[in-house]
Amino acid sequence: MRVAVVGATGMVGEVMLKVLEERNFPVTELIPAASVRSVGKKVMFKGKEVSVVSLPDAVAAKPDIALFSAGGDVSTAWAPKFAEVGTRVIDNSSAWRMTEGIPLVVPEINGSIISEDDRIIANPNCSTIQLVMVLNPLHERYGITRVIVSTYQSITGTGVKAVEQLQNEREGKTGPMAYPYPIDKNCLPQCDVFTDNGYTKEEMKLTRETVKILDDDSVLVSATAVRVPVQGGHSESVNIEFAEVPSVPEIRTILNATPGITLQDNPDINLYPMPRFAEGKDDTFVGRIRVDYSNPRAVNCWIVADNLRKGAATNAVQIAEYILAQGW
Ligand code: 11C
Repeated sequence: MRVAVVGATGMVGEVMLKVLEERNFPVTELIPAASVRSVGKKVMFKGKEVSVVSLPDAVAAKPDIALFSAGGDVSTAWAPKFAEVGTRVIDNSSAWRMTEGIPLVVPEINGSIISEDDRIIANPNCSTIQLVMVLNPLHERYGITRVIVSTYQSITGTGVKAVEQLQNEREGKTGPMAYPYPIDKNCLPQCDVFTDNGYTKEEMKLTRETVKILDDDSVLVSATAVRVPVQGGHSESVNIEFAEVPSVPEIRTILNATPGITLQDNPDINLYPMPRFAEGKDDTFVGRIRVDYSNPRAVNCWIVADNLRKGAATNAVQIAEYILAQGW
């Protein structure tokens, strides 16, 4: 397949190239695209340098698939132009996720909602993907009524400016600030901007995208998203309430058998997921599964994933693999 990566020089774009390579996606031609100031830069793909082209040139090349990770404005303006020439766009921004008729896909859960005619397919927000990976199999078994999630999100979710801010703070240097406060030795109860209801955009993404992916608006979700001085991945403390009393051993069995999930849950040997060890991996890790003593119909758990991989690049490439497997 001829594959364009829009935003190829960005943080997620670079991981997309790596994941395409690692998973041996059959790329016959790579078309890395980016903004005008990156045109002519080189990216490495399968041991070779490939020149970055402009967005109009990438559209003119009519790729089979375009993986987008260049921000919402670029996706809003350019995804339809690629779609018009027949390219299937897999968009990692929030631009199209909640648009009626645009599939919002985690392939292990709802790949089958993609139809041959779909030209724009949305990749969910990173913190949503790892959450629904765990929720979906449990929703199928017990019926989830309510989810309360608190996140501990990696600075890489904000982008390179945040990574530099943390680095500068740790080295005692000053520089541009990605956040309104220092992030080192700190926790910011704010991911993205606040909305009119007092929640941040990130918190509302967790709520709305989860309901769309589970395809069940009876599931109530309440989120608090927190930025922490961590790099390897996002962590989530999750309270899940079911319609019936669940069995924790059965939950472990279900999650252990779910593709894409690694169960790390043994308090006897201090085994639980941590972002430091999830970094660079494609799975979603879950542990600390226990009954909620305040509510017998609920459990608590701890979910971790590399936000640049399963939370972004890997999920996007898995969508491309799903499309490829359909033979369209
Ligand atoms: C964060 N989840 O960690 C965000 C980054 O809608 O794709 C990804 C934002 C998005 O801040």
